[in-house]
Amino acid sequence: MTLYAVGDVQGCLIPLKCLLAQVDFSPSRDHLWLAGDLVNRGPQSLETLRFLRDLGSSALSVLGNHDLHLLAVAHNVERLKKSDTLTPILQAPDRNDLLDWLRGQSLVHHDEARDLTLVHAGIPPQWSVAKALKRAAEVEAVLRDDTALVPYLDGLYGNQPSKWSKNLHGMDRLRLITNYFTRMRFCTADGTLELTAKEGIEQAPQGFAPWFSHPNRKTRGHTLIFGHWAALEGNCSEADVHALDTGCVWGNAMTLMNLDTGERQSCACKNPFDEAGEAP
Ligand SMILES: [Mn+2]
Repeated sequence: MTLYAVGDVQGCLIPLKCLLAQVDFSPSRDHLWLAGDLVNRGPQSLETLRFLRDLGSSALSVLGNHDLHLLAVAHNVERLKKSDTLTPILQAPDRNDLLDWLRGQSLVHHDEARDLTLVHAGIPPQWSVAKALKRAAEVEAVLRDDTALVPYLDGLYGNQPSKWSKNLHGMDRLRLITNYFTRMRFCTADGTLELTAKEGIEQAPQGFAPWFSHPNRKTRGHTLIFGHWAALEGNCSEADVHALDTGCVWGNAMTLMNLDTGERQSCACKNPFDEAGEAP
């Protein structure tokens, strides 16, 4: 059994399949972790969800901001944006099955035996792995609760509050937990978020730094896998923190990492729409 992890797929199924073929991935033997943002912007979001669902227990993902956006649109609390490529999923005969599969994924996944933690955007510096799992579980319980799901999705959008307090409750609490795990790039040492900057480390907003770079980060010494931040181009300054989003949907390569050996593979196969000259 080999454990692999891949960065943001965003509907780029051809490069994903290419990478799995490169490592001779076998669903009956190996496991695949996905860092979230499985869908949107890319050409084959529907086919990607079907492919991953059909991998059964050999694949798991954490939820990214685009995955949550899909759930919000599907539940009619958000409208499609111009650049969204989610319509084929919304119109698919198996949409409910696919959306249920997505809803069943976690915000943070932790493998105790390997001490590996998977998250879409990151874990804020003030939380240990155990604390992150506890906070993630609060949101995961809401995602799986039919009556709580729609109010949660409806209240999800927004950048406030930006600073954690254990006294936060209700939607403010759920929104900040979700923003940490699915949208964070820059924050302060106490976990105050800055959610507008999307560029690389060189362009850190005044007073903020990448979430993983804070010296007192409580996940230090543990191995973390994340995606979301394409501008890092797969590079992270921390030895135990692995950035896997290499911006495939923006015309760059997709990256797959063997978590047993640390080896990385990349694939720059073109998506079908790229050949037609259309932007993803
Ligand atoms: Mn993302």
